Parts: sequence; C-alpha cells; structure tokens
Amino acid sequence: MAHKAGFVNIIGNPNVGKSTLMNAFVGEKLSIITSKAQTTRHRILGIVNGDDFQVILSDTPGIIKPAYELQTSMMDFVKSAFEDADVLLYMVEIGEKALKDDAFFKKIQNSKIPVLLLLNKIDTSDQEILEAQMQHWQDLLPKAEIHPISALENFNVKEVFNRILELLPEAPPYYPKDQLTDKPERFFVNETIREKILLHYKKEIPYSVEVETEEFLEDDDIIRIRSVIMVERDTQKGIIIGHKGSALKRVGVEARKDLEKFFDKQVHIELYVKVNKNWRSNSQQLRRFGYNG
Ligand SMILES: Nc1nc2c(ncn2[C@@H]2O[C@H](COP(=O)(O)OP(=O)(O)OP(=O)(O)O)[C@@H](O)[C@H]2O)c(=O)[nH]1
Ligand SMILES: [Mg+2]
Repeated sequence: MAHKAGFVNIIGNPNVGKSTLMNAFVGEKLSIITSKAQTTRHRILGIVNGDDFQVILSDTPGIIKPAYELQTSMMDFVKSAFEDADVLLYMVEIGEKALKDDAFFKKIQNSKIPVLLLLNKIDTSDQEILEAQMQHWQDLLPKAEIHPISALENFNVKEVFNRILELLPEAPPYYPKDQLTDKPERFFVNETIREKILLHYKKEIPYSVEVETEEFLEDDDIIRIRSVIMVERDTQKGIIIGHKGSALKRVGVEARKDLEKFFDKQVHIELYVKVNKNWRSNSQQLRRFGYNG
C-alpha cells in the first residue's frame, strides 16, 4: 500500500475538547487540559505513526477575539493551522451555536479541503438534542461531514481516525517515524506547571502567568528542573506563593508527579516566581516565550 501522510488540524471555540481529542489520538498527554477556557496557547503537534501512514495532528488555541498581544499571537497559531491543513477537524460541543469569530467561520464554510465537524461531549446529551444539534450544523456547513464523538470517553474516536486515514493524501512521512511532537522537553515542563496554575488559581491569575524552564538536567536516574513562574504584577506574586509558600509548593508537588509519569523518571523541581511587567503585551517577551509576537 502507498504511504499516506498529512496535517490534520483541530480548531474550534475554547474549551470544547480539542486537546482532549489530540491526546486521545496520540495516546500521550501532550496537551494540558483544564475546564478553563484558553488553556492551550500554542500550536502543538501530535504525531501518530504507522507502517504506512503518518498523521500529524495539530492542537490549537481556542478561537477568541484577541484583547491583548498574547491572544493575537494565539490566533496567529490558529491562522497557520488553516494554511497547511490536509484535513480540518472543526470541533464544536453539544449546546454550542456559533464560532466566536465570523471570519474564521467563513474560512471553514469556504474550505477547499475536507472538513470533519466533530460534535463533542455527546456523553452529556440525549438522542433528541443530539439530532437537533446535528441538523443545526449540517445547515450551516452542508459540505462538512459530521461525526458525534466523546473525546473524554473515547467514543467514535477510532472511527474518526480511520476516516482521516482515508482522506489523507499519498505522501512520504514529514517527520522521523519515532517522533511524537515538535516541542522540546522544556515545553512540556512549562505546560505542566501552567496546568497546575490554571487548576488552583482564580480569575485573572492563570491568564497572567507564563512559565519558563531555565534548567533541565537529565542524569541516568533523575531529571533536575528549575523553572520560573512569571506574573504581570507584584500583587500576583504573593498570591502564587501563598501563605508560607504553601500554594507554590502544591504546584511543584503536583507538576512533579505528572512529569515523573511523562518522562518515566524521577524528577526534582525548583520553582521561582518573578514579576515580568505586562509581558502579555510586550512583543519582545512574547517572542522569547515562543509566541510569534
Ligand atoms: N463531558 C465531556 N467533557 C469533555 C469531553 N472532552 C473534553 N471535555 C472536558 O472539557 C474541558 C475542556 O477540555 P480541553 O480538551 O482542555 O478543551 P480545549 O478545546 O482544548 O480548550 P482550550 O485549550 O481552552 O481551547 C475539560 O474539562 C475536559 O475534561 C467530552 O467528550 N465529554
Ligand atoms: Mg486546549
């Protein structure tokens, strides 16, 4: 059989389950997942390899109207995902009526490449609602193929994957067959720490945080990590650290546990908190953190 390969890019509103689906396809926790919107800030590749295929999935940030420069960079990642896709996976969740950006929606409507509309979270729905939702999306996107799924419960995920394989063009692999992602180890450290911050802090705090790993030293039996948690303002620093350092300690303990699983090795983490004033609106800082800025 001829070899198939291509880019399969997942786009959609915030919080609909894009990262959950990408991890389900890849079988690894490449993308962090939380119940808060705008968890994902980057375009993250997850590569699924077989003898005669290579599916290069892209997880992307949820589509929003940008309010500050970081969010503009996030939307640039989404734009790039429109440009190189061989198959577009447009994910919506049960109950959702429209994409948060009309221009992006028009791009989906006018797409020349195949669009699979994935109606996610059907575990939270019943048959009647599901049918009404399918009709709603079929009317809006007559050319799209609709697949009801539950990324969380792995329902219909394999069927969608098989359909993707059918749609992929014949092509040689783009990446080495043992490669799982385009991101370096430090990226996953940063993301894991940021996930704990999204989980444990309220309101604006998680959105004001960026994590930078300054040291990643791997020995035979242990990885030693030193990371900086950057906040925008002095008051946020105290909140991150918490009473006698307890809040920060919890972030470190939970991140370490996850990273030990991810790297399959003992991990030691040191965390610091620094104020980096208004980094979200500073193009130079954004570039440094891997946003196009
Ligand atoms: N019930 C249910 N919950 C789901 C399903 N898929 C994802 N979720 C939950 O929805 C929330 C958001 O999931 P994510 O995968 O982070 O969503 P996302 O689209 O990547 O979100 P952003 O990165 O913020 O755009 C999490 O709490 C998930 O556990 C599903 O099939 N069913
Ligand atoms: Mg995500």
